[in-house]
Amino acid sequence: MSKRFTVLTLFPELINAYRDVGVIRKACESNVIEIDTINPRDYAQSSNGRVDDTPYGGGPGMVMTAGPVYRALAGLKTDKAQTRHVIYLSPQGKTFNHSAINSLNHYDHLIFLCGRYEGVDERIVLNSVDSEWSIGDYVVTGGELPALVMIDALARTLPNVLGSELSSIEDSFHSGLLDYPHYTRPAEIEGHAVPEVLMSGDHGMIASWRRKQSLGRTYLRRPELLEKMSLSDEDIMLLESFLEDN
Ligand code: 4GX
Repeated sequence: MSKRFTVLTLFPELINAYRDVGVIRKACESNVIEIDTINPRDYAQSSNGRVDDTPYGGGPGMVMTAGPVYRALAGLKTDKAQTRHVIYLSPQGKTFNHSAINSLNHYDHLIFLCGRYEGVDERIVLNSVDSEWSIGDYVVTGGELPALVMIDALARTLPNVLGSELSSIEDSFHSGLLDYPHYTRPAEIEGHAVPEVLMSGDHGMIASWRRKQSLGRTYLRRPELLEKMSLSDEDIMLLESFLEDN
């Protein structure tokens, strides 16, 4: 059974445009994942299709009306055998990260509720939303980009989404460390050479150089990640050697 992502949004074309390129498109075509959208505008009752209104209590901005969102969620055809989970995107949510990916991957069907304006009427959040997530401490215009960020990060960890040559197991955060630097041809450009060891063909030396770079970069750029890890004697040696070189 394929993993399903449904996005409830006033701008489905944003979601569809991203769905239709690269590895995400391939994963949809091969039915490994399914990405569909539902537009609360289609559930508006007024003849002009209104989905927002002024906030009770006054103040600036508009609020997405509960009715259309509620009816859109109620009208969603879901598979009884699939476990579903409704996500609300907002700066008030818990910050999305690698460990959230593992817990959200337990659900078969994720439904992303994307707010525009000042957000959705709180009664929807209280009664129809299972968890609230933020992609970081900054404000974007709507929940669509945050939903796409989460869907992309979740999908690429699923079996058969990335090509075999692009294993997500090797990625940063799986090891708890930042990635090592990458080089490709030409061997020299504008007088800048590729590190000698990568041209040596010595796979043991290459692996230990890469580990050393990962450890060193993590120490310099994200020391809080290293503090959570227990380093082997070999790792400590590599890190000390990195700090001598840099
Ligand atoms: N991570 N935004 C949602 C509208 C809104 C306002 C209040 C709910 C409550 C964001 C983020 C984010 C801006 C998306 C406000 N929705 N979402 N939008 N950062 O900034 O997820």
